[in-house]
Amino acid sequence: MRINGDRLWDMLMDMAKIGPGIAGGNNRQTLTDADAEGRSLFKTWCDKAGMTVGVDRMGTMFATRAGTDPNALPVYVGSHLDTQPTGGKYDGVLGVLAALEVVRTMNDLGIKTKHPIVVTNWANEEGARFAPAMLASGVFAGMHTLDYAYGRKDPEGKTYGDELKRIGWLGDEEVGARKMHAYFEYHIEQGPILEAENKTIGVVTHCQGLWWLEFTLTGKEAHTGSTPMAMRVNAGLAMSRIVEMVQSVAMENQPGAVAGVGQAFFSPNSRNVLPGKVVFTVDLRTPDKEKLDRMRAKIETEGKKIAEALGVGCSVEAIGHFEPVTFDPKLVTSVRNAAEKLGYSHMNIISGAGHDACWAAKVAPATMVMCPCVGGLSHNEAEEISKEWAAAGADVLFHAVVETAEIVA
Ligand code: HGY
Ligand code: MN
Ligand code: MN
Repeated sequence: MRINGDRLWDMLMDMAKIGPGIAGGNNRQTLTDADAEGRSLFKTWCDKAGMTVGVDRMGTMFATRAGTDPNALPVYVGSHLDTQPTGGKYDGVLGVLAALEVVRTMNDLGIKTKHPIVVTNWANEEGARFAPAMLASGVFAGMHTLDYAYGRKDPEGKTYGDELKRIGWLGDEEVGARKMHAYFEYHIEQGPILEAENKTIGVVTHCQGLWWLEFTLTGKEAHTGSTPMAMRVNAGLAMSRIVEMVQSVAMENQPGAVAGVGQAFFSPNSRNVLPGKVVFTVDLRTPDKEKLDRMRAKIETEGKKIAEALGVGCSVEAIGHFEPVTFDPKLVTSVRNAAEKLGYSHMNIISGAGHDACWAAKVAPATMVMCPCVGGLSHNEAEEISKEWAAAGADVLFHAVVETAEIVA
């Protein structure tokens, strides 16, 4: 039994047309009009597959295929349709559409399962527009309150709550009321390991933990031409020294640790004005909990010392965090057995990127399936996978999900 790889690929290409990027990828950021359009297309496909679609108060979409036992908790299978501003066509999207393809294949084959199947599109996984990442699954798992989430602001000061209402995807379901028998997420690796090892399937045993540390540096706005160097209170210089220090802390903790800065805002952001304020986020990750917290402490302490030495004000706020995750051994085994049965090469892997599965694992047995991506590239419009890789992971997902949902006919 295999899924229909052509149909999956066609869905991926159709979804990729919505919120196109400028270099072949996607810019379908959460709660934008493009996101709303992608949600509508996904719902149309779910309706056609005979599923009933529910939406919760964070905007997460749940498409249900009935099981034979109405009291059996469903097997949830999902990921996210929102993208980075310069995102690829497969990050998140592959997992949602492969989950739908699993249901369409079950329909084709007339498979009945004891447990219902719920295909899930988690809202705001990326955290690019509204930090933190995995916001909706975080509320679902009880890690954030709904009020906190609704108040999160994008760089233009728009709130999550207002934007969700504006695009018309504010659902009525209480967030987290749904209970899961199990949760599966299929995702591209977003790193170079599977391709380099020539393995088709990643059997994901763990996910590394994360801190997002938002630094706010306060300097003194002054003329870049007429202010002598000794008189400067230079927040931009402080930021550059802190970024250098972050790099050193990560390199001192090799192997198995990463840290860097992807976003910075200068105010007033004028070429000939020294910045009065610089705000940037340090993204720090490692699978080792002790190391994660030790590195966080060092980066905060050293960052404050660097700022102080330059007379620059410094405050740090943790705006994102999750501990390293161990996925459910029984479900991990079901993924490995499926890859074996289907004859796909496979290896155990720790997820470098965060996923909604990390929060789902707090409330249910959860695991992931991964496929390679070309050059390990992701969060880049040139993100690419092969059609064969896409289908292989979806085949493994299909077998693991159907086994867990217990075929009855
Ligand atoms: O940041 C992450 O790991 C995910 O891509 N949102
Ligand atoms: Mn993702
Ligand atoms: Mn991503």
